[in-house]
Amino acid sequence: MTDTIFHKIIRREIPADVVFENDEIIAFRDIAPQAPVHVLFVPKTTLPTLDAAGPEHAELLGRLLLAAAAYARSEGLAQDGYRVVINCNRDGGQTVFQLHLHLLAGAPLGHFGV
Ligand code: DGP
Repeated sequence: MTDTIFHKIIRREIPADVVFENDEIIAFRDIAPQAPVHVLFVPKTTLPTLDAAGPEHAELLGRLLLAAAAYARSEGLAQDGYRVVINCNRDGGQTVFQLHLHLLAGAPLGHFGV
């Protein structure tokens, strides 16, 4: 399925708390935050998973990371720190199949694993 809930947010068909947007990226607060700050950075072009990314997506992926870092810096989160996560497919815990980067911050984050 290529038309996800995030595509509906990009098209403004359903509401979201958008914190950043440009021509190729939208960022909005996660509906089920796992940290005091939990923002999703989503490319507007359809890209279901990180596994589906190819060399043609290298610059977009770089800009996605830089957008998250710039947002964290602008919100004063960088000094204490933050985490960025991309879940991929079933074992990665991906539930929405439009690539997105999670930015988590605002409290010390536990280590993670199985
Ligand atoms: P992932 O598990 O990596 O696919 O993360 C999907 C995230 O998307 C999950 O943390 C919850 C969030 N989410 C799902 N539906 C919505 C929605 O309609 N609005 C917002 N803002 N977030 C959503």
